[in-house]
Amino acid sequence: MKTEVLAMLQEETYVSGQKICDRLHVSRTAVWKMMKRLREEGYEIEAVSNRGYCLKHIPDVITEEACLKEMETSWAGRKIIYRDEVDSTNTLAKQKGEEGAPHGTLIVADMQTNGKGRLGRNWVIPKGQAIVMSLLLRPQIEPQCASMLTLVAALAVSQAIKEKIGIAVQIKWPNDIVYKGKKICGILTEMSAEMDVIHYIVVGIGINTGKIPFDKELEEKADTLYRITGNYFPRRILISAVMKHFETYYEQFCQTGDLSLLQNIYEESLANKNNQVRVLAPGNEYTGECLGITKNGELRVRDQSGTLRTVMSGEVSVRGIYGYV
Ligand code: BT5
Repeated sequence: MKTEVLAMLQEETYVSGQKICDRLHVSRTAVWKMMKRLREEGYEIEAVSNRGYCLKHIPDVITEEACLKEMETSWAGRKIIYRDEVDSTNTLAKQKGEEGAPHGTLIVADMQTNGKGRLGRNWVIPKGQAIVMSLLLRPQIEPQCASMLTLVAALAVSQAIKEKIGIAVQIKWPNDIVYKGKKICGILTEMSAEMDVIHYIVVGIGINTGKIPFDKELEEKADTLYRITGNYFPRRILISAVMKHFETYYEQFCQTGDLSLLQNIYEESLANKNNQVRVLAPGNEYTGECLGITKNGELRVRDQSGTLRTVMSGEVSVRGIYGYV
């Protein structure tokens, strides 16, 4: 009944209680109870005598129902599993992967209590103030190509934010989205595979959307869309935009099995490009100029001796010389 009532409220400015009763074959009491429930969930509904109910504000809900309504894809995010709270959406996505959930399944949560970054680091968000989601993929690619999907996802997030929020975010290779040098999104790709066959891949995406009180260390290097723009943007619309761009880029990636069709557009958003970077690999640190990426998603760096090097993601960190980027 909730879906139908919400649909009716969005069809017309004012909908009378009687009209809802007639259309849905329910009592006035049932309608009144539904309005009470919707208000408790954050919907702002005005009741005007002789005119009816008017929907003034839709809360920032990201339930399966709310996200699916916005989804424009054919497979990415077409099956959604929503949780109010999870330890990590990546962990739940892997569990669903083991249980046979289909390619394109998206896990979305309002709160993540044990969010994971790379190399055992943490991803911290307060309830309701961020997008945390994990996309389950079953690609027909070699396991060594899996890390390229992090770049595909970074490109999708950056394009979705540019399209919907209108700010010029950049990609910090390989897995961060930054704005003016501060991180607003991180991506964690995990894989279940054998020697030459992938069972599934989970691409976990965390985007800082709302008010997030960062600790002193993060305050210097992290930011949120709300703090940048001064506005709240509905998370479900951004989730849908990320899925739309991901689906398009993923299909281009699958055409060639590498990033050759995406290299140019990726480099246009690459924050490191033409900048001095410090490559921190275990036992091998050097400084150089970032030239872009290869078609396999490695970073191209010209070191101080003029030698061209390629950097694979993994155990490597890349820092700007004068700051995080
Ligand atoms: C990442 O790791 O940036 C990957 C983050 C992936 C998070 C998503 S959320 C949905 C899915 N489920 C999960 O459990 N994870 C994924 P890394 O490059 O290692 O960066 C981690 C570092 O970012 C931390 O050590 C902090 O310094 C910083 N950090 C933590 N929380 C942050 C936040 N909300 N915003 C910006 N930076 C943050």
